[in-house]
Amino acid sequence: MAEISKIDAIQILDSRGMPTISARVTLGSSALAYSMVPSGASTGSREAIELRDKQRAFNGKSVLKAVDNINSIISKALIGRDIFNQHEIDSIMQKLDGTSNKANLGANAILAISLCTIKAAAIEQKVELFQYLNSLYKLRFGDALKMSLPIPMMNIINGGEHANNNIDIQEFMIMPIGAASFSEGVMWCSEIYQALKLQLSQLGLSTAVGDEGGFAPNLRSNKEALELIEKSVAVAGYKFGEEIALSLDCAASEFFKDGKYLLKGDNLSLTSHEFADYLNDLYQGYPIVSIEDGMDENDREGWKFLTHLMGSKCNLVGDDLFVTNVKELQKGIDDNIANSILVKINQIGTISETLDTIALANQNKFSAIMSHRSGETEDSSIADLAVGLGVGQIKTGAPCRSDRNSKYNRLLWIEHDFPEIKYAKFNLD
Ligand code: 2PG
Ligand code: MG
Repeated sequence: MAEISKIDAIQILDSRGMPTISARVTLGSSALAYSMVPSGASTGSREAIELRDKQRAFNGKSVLKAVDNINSIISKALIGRDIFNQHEIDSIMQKLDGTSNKANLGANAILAISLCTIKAAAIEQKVELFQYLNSLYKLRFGDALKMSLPIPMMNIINGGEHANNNIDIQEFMIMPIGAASFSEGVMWCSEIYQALKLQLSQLGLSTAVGDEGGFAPNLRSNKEALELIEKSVAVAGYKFGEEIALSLDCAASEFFKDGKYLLKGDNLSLTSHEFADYLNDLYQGYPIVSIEDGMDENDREGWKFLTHLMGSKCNLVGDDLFVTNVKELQKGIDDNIANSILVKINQIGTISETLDTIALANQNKFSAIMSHRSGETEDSSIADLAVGLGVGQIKTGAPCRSDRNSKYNRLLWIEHDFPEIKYAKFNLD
């Protein structure tokens, strides 16, 4: 037992310059840990609620109420509690909040504390955060997860809500599936990223970057983005398909209007079936191994068709569809839609519930991808979550901007210090 002796929080800025929360927990031993909370732009409608003040400050985006909830209500309830009982800490906050979507205290307030308490527990136990998470999972679910360094999914062209260009698909990602190690994979991605930059500037296209560090030029179609990436992979000297695979995040809820998928860049308006065929065509032309939110979060018929069409050959990842929520994931499993889940800690709001969702995914052979948000901070905890829970894939932006690279850089240190932890293998099962 190690007691929580103090909890406090302040308002800070995220990578978009928007307010978010940083919290700190101090233990009786005087060990302490900090956390910072990310924030999404293309959010799923069933995500836990991010509390914002809706007052004049920061154009309504300030989080002072959520900060105050930590400094008063949450702090009072948790002082004196055992830092090693994460489940109790998270349950107390859930009960205090009293809603199913954390609307009272705010998922941002609750996550800030869930995250810094787990970090403090690792520090108190003198282990790395990923080791602590690995043993916590074993304790809760009885299964020993094999730790691994995740394959990075680097988003090198940004569209949709993350950029002010005309590309509809939100993320075009490269995955160094053929690299021998995590650091080699990072190097390959960085070289391809730089080759892409050169190509864009030679074509007279913008090399300004979007929210996740990827380039955000105006292009004629989604296909043109894939062509540019194909060329960059070749220029950098890597084998497309064998060494470098592709993944997409369509974030399709953002362009689903009145029953149609509206692709402005391509000038197309497609039904669910037609859009599934469109994605299948892209798959046939390029080495795409993973498609996230290929359908709108409420278009379950579309999801069924897409899963029927592509589920046996491609990872179909639910992000807005599942919102890291165990109940939503269970519904998807029951309905036979998707085969993979994106995991974002702030979609659900506590580390304990994040673990529940990953356990359900594991039990049902759904792969899981640890993910950042488009609004990030220098908090690198998701790198530890990816390693400790052995998910095998991490999505945390381009190899550019410190809010993205803080995660890759943390993974590089883990690789250096723990050579027994191996780079994950990509497999579609
Ligand atoms: C997504 C994410 C992260 P946002 O859709 O997967 O890339 O974006 O944080 O804006 O929801
Ligand atoms: Mg997404």
